[in-house]
Amino acid sequence: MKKVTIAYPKIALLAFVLVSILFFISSCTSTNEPAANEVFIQGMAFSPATLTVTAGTTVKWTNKDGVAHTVTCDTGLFDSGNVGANGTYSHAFTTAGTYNYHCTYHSSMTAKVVVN
Ligand SMILES: [Cu+2]
Repeated sequence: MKKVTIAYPKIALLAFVLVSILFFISSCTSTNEPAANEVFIQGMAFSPATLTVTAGTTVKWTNKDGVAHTVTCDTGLFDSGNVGANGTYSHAFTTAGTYNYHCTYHSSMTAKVVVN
């Protein structure tokens, strides 16, 4: 009886360690590419530069750079304001169209969201 109660936590601990290792490996590999409907701000650029989504989609931007950027629509429809390192910004696109946007700090940073 006593051996059973001692052995169980050891198995649970082993399982926990294995799951933790698997989660750590999967989280490492998945952070290198943006998820669906996600744009990475990385290397002073938006990636992908053109993201195509369907109407009603919420797009998320994640800043992978060490400096602040903005996600600012050319027509003023949306504006993230400052998005710092590791910061995120989300916007829901409800109407079909092409939405060109840029970073107010870096004029070379331009991209677009195409909503179908
Ligand atoms: Cu920028």
